Amino acid sequence: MGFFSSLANFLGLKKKEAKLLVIGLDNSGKTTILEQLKPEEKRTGDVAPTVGFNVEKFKSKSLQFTAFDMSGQGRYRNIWEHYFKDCDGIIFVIDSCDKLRMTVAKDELDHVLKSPDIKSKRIPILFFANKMDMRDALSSVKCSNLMGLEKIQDQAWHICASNALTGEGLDSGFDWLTDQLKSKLSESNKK
Ligand code: G3D
Repeated sequence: MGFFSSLANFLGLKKKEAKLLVIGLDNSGKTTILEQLKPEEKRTGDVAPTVGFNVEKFKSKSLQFTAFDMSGQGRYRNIWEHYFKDCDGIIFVIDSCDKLRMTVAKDELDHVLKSPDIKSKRIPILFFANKMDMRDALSSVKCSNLMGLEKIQDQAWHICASNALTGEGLDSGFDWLTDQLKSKLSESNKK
């Protein structure tokens, strides 16, 4: 995948590691997206949904991914904040067919954005409006409206329609994230 060769090589050169959080409600497609990112020989093909406070970690080259569900589990917020502290980028996966829980996803996003560890720094947030292959999927524009993304002012954000089963749409999202992380790193090198 282009994202890996491009960003991982760049970070490798700089002897840096990027920590990316993959979050969203359960069943949105986080595990499936992570499977697409893994090198082919490491794919299990057996996608277990991340239910409960399961944290899935996965590392490849100089990229470290941590994924967890935010589904109605406010009691775990203190633990999440620990991950917010040192993350370089966020991938927020939206199930674009799950209209009923779109407000729950929005609430969780609002909590993330209000977290002092996120507010105090600039972190690129990539949204995937996932399951775009489904007939009843909402468009990425509609998801963006329902999630109130236009109100995000402190962080750079971007939304892409995706099909995690085939990988369609993932590349263009990751290209954007790569550019954001590279320019962030270049800025911090200048300081
Ligand atoms: P989670 O890790 O966020 O909980 P998963 O979500 O990655 O486990 O995905 C939940 C279910 O949605 C899985 O189906 C998975 O195959 C499916 N899924 C993920 N992404 C897409 C997508 O883009 N399109 C479609 N059509 N399905 C998707 P099962 O049946 O295993 O529960």
